[in-house]
Amino acid sequence: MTSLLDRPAPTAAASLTLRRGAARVLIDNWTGTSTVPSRTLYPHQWSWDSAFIAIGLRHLSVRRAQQELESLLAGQWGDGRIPHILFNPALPHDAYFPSPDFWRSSRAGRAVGAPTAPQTSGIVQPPVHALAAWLVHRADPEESRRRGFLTRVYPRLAAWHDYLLTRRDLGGAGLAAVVHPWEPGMDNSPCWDRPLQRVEPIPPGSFHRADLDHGHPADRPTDLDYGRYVRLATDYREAGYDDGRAHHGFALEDPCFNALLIVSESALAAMAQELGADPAPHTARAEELTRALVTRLWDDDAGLFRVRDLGRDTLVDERSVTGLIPLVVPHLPPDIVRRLRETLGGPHFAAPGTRLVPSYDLTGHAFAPTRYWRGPAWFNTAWLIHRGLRVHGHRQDAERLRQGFLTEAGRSEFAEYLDPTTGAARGTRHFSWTAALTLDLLSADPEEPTP
Ligand code: 9WN
Repeated sequence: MTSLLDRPAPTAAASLTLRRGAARVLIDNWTGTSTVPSRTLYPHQWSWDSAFIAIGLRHLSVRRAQQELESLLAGQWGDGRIPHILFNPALPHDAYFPSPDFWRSSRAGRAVGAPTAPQTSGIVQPPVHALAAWLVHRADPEESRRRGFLTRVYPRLAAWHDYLLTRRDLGGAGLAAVVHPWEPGMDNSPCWDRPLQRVEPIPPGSFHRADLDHGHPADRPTDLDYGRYVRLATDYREAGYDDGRAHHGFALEDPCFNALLIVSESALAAMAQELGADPAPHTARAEELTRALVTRLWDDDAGLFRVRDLGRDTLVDERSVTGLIPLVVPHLPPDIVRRLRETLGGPHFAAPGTRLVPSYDLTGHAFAPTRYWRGPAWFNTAWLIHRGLRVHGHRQDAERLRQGFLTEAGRSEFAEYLDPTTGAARGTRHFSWTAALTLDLLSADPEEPTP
């Protein structure tokens, strides 16, 4: 990986300024019980955001990091799902679209166990939560034990994984499927374009996009994308969010989503061990999932994992950062690790001056350097790839990526994402997971084994 920016390590004074700036973002975005991703664009609590935020918050306050995760788990449904948004009842409905009166979770989801409060969405996001909970525990095990943190969260996180591995095993091969482009967290990735063509969009005039009140239209998904997002969410709601009843017009096996499930399943094994329970079922599951991920999604010719479109039972012919993130899985075959590392440093994801890791193939037909998940480089994906490089012992590559991350996070005022070709900050600023993961990487000792 020669093209990731090779910069000198920040000085102690620069690190302190960065740490203070990142802490300020998290303090400003704290609502009293959890952290919003952004005060303007995303004013509620988001699922995978809170997991990344807790990973950073543990360096400021372990209590607050625990609270971040437990506040999210308060929105868990009876069937085990953790919804992708928990709505703040104090905000007006037009603060974000789709709002609680669109999702109608407590009524529409009653049969599958949606709580009466808080109001939530009905879809999910990638399962980083058990990894986050374990890292929060490890930050201060004594405090965690004293407060019974793992005793409370472990059964809930286990129920969350059970939901994904039973009701969401739509392909029947042991992987969890996503049923909406918001679920893999990479909303408008070109990987979803083909499967989405089969979805009839709702006309744009029939809803108001609150995101365009705060975000630039050139940085956001299009109205046509939104028409399809709203159609899929409406259909799921009409089926009572019941995966047995719903006809899913969009169903995919996503590499990042399943890689995070594997890493989180290993975190559940560690929690079980700590609590005196049997870790073996979790370890066995992580192994089975790793086998299924490789069998179902690895593309040896392309040198990365692909998305499987369950509607056609084919691999989607696009290269996305989602296909690199399985590097974070510890027990991958060494040949696959080698190929992933080559792909990361090759022409699809690196060119002279490339910042971090683009969300989509730099040479791809749909590459758009500023449009959300169609090219921009995001900080959470860089953090995951950094972790993967460390897990597999590629410390120099990891360190280079860490330095690039810290430089870009500070320079961009903790931007949501960057144009990977110029480094220009895009999307919202003072974005919580960028700040949180900055705190985490500032604390990462390159010589230490990955926790
Ligand atoms: C829809 C909150 C979320 C992230 C997602 C990101 C974006 C929402 C949106 O913001 O999605 O969930 O309104 O565009 O794509 O990854 O969790 O930060």
